[in-house]
Amino acid sequence: MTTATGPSLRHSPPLPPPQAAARFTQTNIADTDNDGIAELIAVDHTSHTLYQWAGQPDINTTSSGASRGDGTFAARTKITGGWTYTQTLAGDLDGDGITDLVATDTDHTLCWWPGAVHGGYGAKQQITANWNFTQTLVTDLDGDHIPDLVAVDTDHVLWWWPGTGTLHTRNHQHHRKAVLFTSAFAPKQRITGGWAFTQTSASDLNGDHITDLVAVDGQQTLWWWPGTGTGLPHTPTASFRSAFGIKQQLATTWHYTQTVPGLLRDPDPRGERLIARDSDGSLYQWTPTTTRPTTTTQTTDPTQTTPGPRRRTTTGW
Ligand SMILES: [Ca+2]
Ligand SMILES: [Ca+2]
Ligand SMILES: [Ca+2]
Repeated sequence: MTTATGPSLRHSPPLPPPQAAARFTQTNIADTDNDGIAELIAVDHTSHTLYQWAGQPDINTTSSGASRGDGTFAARTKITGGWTYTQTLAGDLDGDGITDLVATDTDHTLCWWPGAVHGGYGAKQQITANWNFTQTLVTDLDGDHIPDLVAVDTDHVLWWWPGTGTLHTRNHQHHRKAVLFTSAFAPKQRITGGWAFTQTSASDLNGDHITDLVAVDGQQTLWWWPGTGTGLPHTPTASFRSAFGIKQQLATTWHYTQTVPGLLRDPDPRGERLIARDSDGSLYQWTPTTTRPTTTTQTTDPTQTTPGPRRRTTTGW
């Protein structure tokens, strides 16, 4: 027996099984080139590069119908390097029909890159400083066709900033100068407290054209709050209980991360698909089940206790 004076490799505990750290983070689904087929957008966090994977067209699309995706993606293309931002969102913030980029910088400034008509993105604009919120979303929560902001604060309050519809106009009138947050968005309104959920997203999961909420709780349960269509009133305290039905369980043991919804097959009357990353670096997508109850019944229906069949989109994520 030898006497070791330093750390002994022989007596080291066995290494834990290799954990595949996410290479790509901040995954988004959005149609960035307006061809009706959604792209994947994500950040390679090892190189701080923002990439896009173009959605592939469905070869079975009828000649008379609009093009639509088949849920697969082409090889990645680089959008830009030096992407040290968090909470990257690919969404149409100004409502001009062109997908923009929104992200938070290291100084907690919420930034906006308006999508250009012929592709690419305009210069970065500051939306607001002191963005001390997480799980930021760009979505039309009240159904007035004007994009809104939604985010969670450190006290687990879910907040909503209704868009005023002036962002696009202002962008052009002022030649892309600084955006005034207070004109583009109404003062924040409290949707609900106790929002101890992660991976919050807003989508239309059941194809009724009403925005729903999806999030994961601390017990790895995936929940769905169907939008009722009554809308959120523009009052100091928005009524969460009227705007969203009782939360319904979509899945248990939801050990996935980067859960994001997207309309990968457009038009798909079944609603938006979910994409999420497994701990082994596989990216999966779930096709909604065809029969979901109406959002107004607020009853639990066995047909929708799963997010639908799982299909692997890619590995090495
Ligand atoms: Ca596209
Ligand atoms: Ca836009
Ligand atoms: Ca709105």
